[in-house]
Amino acid sequence: MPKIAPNKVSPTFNPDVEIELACRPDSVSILNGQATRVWRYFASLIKGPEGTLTAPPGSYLGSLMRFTKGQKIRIHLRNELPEPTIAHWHGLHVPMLMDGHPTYAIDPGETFVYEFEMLNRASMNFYHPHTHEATATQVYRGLAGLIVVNDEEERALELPSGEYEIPIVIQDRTFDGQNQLVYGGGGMHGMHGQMFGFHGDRVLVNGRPDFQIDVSSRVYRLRILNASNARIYKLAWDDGTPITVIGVDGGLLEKPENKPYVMLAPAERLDAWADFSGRAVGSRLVMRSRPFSGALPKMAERMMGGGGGMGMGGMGGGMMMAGSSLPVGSDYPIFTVRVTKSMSDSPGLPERLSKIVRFQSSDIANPDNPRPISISEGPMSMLLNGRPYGHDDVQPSERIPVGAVQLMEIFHARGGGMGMMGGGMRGMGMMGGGMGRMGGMGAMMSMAHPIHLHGEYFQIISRAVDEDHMDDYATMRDGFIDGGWKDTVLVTSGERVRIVKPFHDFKGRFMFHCHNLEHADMGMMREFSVE
Ligand SMILES: [Cu+2]
Repeated sequence: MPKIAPNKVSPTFNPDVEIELACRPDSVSILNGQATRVWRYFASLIKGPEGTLTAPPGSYLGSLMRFTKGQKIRIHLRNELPEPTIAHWHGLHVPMLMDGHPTYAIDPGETFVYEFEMLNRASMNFYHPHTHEATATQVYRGLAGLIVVNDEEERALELPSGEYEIPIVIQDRTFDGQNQLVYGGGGMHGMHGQMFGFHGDRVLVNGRPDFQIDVSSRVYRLRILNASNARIYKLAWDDGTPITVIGVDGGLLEKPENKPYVMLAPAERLDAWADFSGRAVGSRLVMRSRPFSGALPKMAERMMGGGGGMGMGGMGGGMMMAGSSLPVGSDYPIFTVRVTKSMSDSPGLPERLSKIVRFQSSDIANPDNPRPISISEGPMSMLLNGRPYGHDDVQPSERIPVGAVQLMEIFHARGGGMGMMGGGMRGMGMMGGGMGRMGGMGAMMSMAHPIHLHGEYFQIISRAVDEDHMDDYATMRDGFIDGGWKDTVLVTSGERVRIVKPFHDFKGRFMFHCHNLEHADMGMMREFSVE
């Protein structure tokens, strides 16, 4: 990738908020005993409102950044790591130069200056490295932080704030006997890690193990991000209380929705209204991940011992294959809520949360001809649109006129898509390179992928799943929230998802990729050229 001189301060840009964001190695006490070596973001406020930055206590995570729509923001990213890096503001609608494209990665000792106006509506987003082929490892070492955006519409609702608004960042990690992070490794573990993504053997919340929140008996706003490299969660309260969803990736829904559980794939956000009023002091509630199947290819799922209510059974073979004692799709706790204080008054849930204008076919430039985002799956090769990532390898279907609103269809190119099973696709050159000759391998490797598109949020129009995956799908389908603004959508095995996405304001190269970070680093990433 060509090396470009780091962006510098523009004298004509007058920031409302200015932040210095250094990334460097550090050590943090996570487990009992020895501290854990991590990489961290360190943010400090040069200019801006008090409360712009909040450091999560005892955590390797970067400070939570609070912005308001319309603010002009300047961030100086200083690289004090032993390798190149670049930060991406996941979910923010910014010009290509400010988007953390891998081509802008800076070397150790260099500083990259970001300057942009906050165009997003109220929402929770996050920042993390987007370094070429090193995103997964840099995030795994600890580089991530939240970005909360506020606006007039949301402020008017007076939702729970301050100590009643709790950020929850879910990640999984594996530690060795000396409390150090373990990633990858050789043999089956290494192969598993690349094919299916890294799955750790314990869950951390806000960088802490066995996370517990002490609450009063009133309403809280839980703002949840799945910042795991690859793990998909099926979140549910352990006593069967539905999850009251008020928002997703791109902010508030129109109206609250009650869900028995919520599927949360890497990079997806969940804004939940959690009402603990009426609960006795001393009572507990646990947010768990519940059993489901279909996240991984069938064979891997069986060996891993998870899914389909099998719980922790069959772990013997699974350990070797998975390198995780916490199988994907098994039943395990995420965090515990403990009621420690009684409170008599609590705000009521608003009936209407925000105004969302759904795209009509008259808004869409290509209503009859969706742009394809095809997923192809093979051993050691996960691709989008049949090609690995290559900067300046834009295909005709990846060129988009600026200002257009596009209908897009994300589907499995083989093994997954409806009517595309079997050998019919063989030799058609759909997958590029040698992979096309591998026949039914795609079907065997079919799994769920969280597909993320940079730039503006999109709307999910429809989902369809093929016959062969109905049973797995039934364990997940009630947990999708498709009514709001999204930037990441989980596309499960055999599923075909249609989205509508606008491409306003900025020309340039904007990435779309699997947010299973191991997949992204393997090349499951492409770019739209907005022209
Ligand atoms: Cu993927």
